[in-house]
Amino acid sequence: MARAKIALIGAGQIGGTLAHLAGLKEMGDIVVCDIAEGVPQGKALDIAESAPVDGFDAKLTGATTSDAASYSAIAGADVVIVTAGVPRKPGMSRDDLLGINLKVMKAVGEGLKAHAPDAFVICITNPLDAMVWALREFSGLPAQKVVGMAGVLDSARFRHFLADEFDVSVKDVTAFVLGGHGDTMVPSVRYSTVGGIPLPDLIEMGWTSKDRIDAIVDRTRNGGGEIVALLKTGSAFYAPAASAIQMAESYLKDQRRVLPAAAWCDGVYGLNGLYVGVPVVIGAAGVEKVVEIRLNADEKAMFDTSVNAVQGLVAACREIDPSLA
Ligand code: A3D
Repeated sequence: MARAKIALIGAGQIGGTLAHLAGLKEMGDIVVCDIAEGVPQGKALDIAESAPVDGFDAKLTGATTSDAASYSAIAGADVVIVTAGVPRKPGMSRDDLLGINLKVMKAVGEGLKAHAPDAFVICITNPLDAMVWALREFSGLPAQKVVGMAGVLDSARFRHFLADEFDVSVKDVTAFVLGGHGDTMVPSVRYSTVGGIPLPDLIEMGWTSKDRIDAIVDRTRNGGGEIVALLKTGSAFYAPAASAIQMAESYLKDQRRVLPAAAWCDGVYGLNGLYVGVPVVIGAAGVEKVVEIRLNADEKAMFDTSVNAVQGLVAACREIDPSLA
């Protein structure tokens, strides 16, 4: 069987890390694309030269996607992961990126439509929920084949902080985060567990206190900003790349993982047509199912606030680009 083809659009911090991880995991042949000349080619060659040392087989190529025709480099891709655009700098919110990154989504969406209409597309570009919506609109691909990565990362941050708090293996901590990828995200305390024990029970058992969990929830919500403030020159890239790779693997290997992702919600969670973070099943058909969990009144109120924030960003996209109206 031929190797899968993985196209990475954006060869920056996340794009380079994605290429390296996809190579190490032998997920397929990889084409790294960027508007910049030389960067995707250089990163592809550098990673290809690590393959003999690490012992993986993958063909890595770089391509400059500076106009519509050059998107032929992604032709036939099975998975496309989009990180093209700009990241935030200290003092910026994700929403400040909207105007610039919307134009990038238009170019990428049109490239997808023309050259990779059968791909499973994972968007990472911020502001995530609005950008994945715009990418779907511009590309015209089926909604179950276009998804946004944020929930795996946000819940990985939550899991890391919880594992630290309890001094247990990260493997035994499950957590998930609902809603938009922004300050209004909803880390779910009730549905997060250590060894299967829900956090509220662990508070009752005296393992931790409500105040400490509240502080962890807060740190999770601001997890991206914490890294931006430390790095000063860009945003997180190792954990975002690892998270998107997990989603891509679930699709390519039909693993049917249950993962939180920004998925098209129509007729679920009281929504009629919006991308927002919810648990989904990712298998060979893409997003095969949106898992509709029961929210209590507090969770519902937080989820609604988050949905409102995403709806505001989608409205802003429509205003900037009337073709989206
Ligand atoms: P960076 O290292 O700047 O890489 C972005 C790359 O995109 C650069 O190499 C650019 O040259 C390239 N680019 C710009 N415009 C185009 C275009 N039209 N076509 C092709 N390539 C283009 O950023 P990064 O890799 O650190 O982050 C990429 C994006 O991911 C940013 O928007 C971040 O805000 C976002 N991000 C999202 C998360 C989520 O959890 C959703 C986490 C971290 C970063």
